[in-house]
Amino acid sequence: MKLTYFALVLPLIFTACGDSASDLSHHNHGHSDVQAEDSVEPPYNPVSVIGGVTVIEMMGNDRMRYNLDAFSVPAGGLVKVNFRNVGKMPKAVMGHNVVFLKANVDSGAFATAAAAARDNEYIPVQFEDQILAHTNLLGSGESDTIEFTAPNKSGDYEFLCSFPAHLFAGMRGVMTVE
Ligand SMILES: [Cu+2]
Repeated sequence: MKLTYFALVLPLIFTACGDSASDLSHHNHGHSDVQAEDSVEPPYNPVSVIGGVTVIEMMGNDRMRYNLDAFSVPAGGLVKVNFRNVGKMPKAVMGHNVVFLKANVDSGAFATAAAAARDNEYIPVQFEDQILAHTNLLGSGESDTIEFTAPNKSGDYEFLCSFPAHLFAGMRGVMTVE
């Protein structure tokens, strides 16, 4: 009787565990479980080219870090950024965005102005013409997708989180246009 009970219940327990363990990242990328069982699958790559579009999978966390601080795109090419706040802290204290700046913009000055632009989700109006593209400001578990055309001029273009102090904590990187 007991054995029968466990034989019936155990698969249910495992199924339940499987569901609760699949957090957002598992849901979105869907192959972390497969990877554990099937080492043939290559490691997850945050940068891929799909139909001529460079697709970037970006994340920000509670330690004020992006999952990548550098990537390259072709000049004049289409770029799609899927950004997700994978942190657990409230948006008011740990919101994240990704702001791509045009060439030669002083990112420190930008971030300082951004810190005073709370009512505009930390996008400083006086710098709006110096932004290539930006995501929305995201709270825990939220995501946003943006698409933009990379500049025609090759070079390094900074990106950053404009939430107060996050740039200075290291939430920044460089998009290289090749
Ligand atoms: Cu941030």
